[in-house]
Amino acid sequence: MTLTESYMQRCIELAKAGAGYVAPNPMVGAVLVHENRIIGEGYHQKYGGPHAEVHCVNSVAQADRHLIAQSVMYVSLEPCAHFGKTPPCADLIIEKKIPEVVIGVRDPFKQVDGKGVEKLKAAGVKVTLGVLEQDCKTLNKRFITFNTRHRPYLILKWAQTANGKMAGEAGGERLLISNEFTNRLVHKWRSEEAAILVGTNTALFDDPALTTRLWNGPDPMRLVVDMNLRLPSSLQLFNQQVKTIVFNSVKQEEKENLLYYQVTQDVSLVHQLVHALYQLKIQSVLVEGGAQLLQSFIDEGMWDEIRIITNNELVVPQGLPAPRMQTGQLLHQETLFSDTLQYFVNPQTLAS
Ligand code: AOF
Ligand code: ZN
Repeated sequence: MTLTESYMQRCIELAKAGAGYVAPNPMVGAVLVHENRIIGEGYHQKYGGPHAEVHCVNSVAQADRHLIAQSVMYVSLEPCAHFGKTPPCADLIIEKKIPEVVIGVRDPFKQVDGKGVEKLKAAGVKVTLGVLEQDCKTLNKRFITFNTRHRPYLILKWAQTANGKMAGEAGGERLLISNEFTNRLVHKWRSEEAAILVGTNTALFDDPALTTRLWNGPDPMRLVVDMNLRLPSSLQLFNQQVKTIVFNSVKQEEKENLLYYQVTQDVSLVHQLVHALYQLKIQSVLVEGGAQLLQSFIDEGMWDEIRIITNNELVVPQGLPAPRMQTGQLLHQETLFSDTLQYFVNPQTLAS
């Protein structure tokens, strides 16, 4: 790793301290370096609050402040050029006479999208773009996918038996597949995304609460497909404790925390869902089943990650087969007692 890369690595580390507090904004870190000495550090700490660059400049000690105008600023995301909830960071850099900026990745948000770099260059600031670019993209995979592909970042997840079954019988009988450790991990996964989606059969047969009660994190929005409104209102999903959106083809009266979004039967459901979620500004979704809904996302190539939990000790003679996926690239695998976890990524996601 070069010195430049190690400063960018530090920006990424700093940015991660904002995880869970800044969404739907990106996580961003910045450092100011004077002659190989870090004189300032900062990160975007809170949605709506000051950006990384502001905290970085403000962190410089009084005795070092005269060095700001001779330092290099490293920042994991292109400095913004717009007036949002805060003034443009590019203006701050110019005002503080910082002569050089090294950037991890371009900000695809349409109000920035290259304009930060242009502004800096026009003011005579030396700009380098694309240091540890892939890592900076991965850091904000949800934000970047949402802004470049105009859809949420999609994570498909399921649990299967050692012989690849998801439930005891097609469309029926619930099987307890994952163990207490992987169950808790799933609740962590839920708390990391903006929304969780399930299909009609899963809602009906499993009656999931889709909360994060086993993990100390925020509850994401719940999404359920119920084309013909055949789900009973007694399901936990409809308890109005968490904001829930029902996708259906029939108009329905909305209640507090229970909203309806109309989709039609004749167009691809997956495309309609993804489009609706973009309109609703939902940056990421964990799709939790069932097999049919998961398979539709796979068949349309509409996914970024797949996480499979396999119980190595459980075999059911018959049952509902788990989805089939050919194109996934295995990134990582681990075993937690009876369960093996596999993390796949869509090669198209890696390439974009
Ligand atoms: C930066 N540094 O630390 C972050 C940036 O509403 P605002 O003013 O907070 O602006 C949000 C947008 O600013 C967000 O969509 C993204 O494009 C950029 N985030 N930019 O220069 C930062 N968090
Ligand atoms: Zn900014």
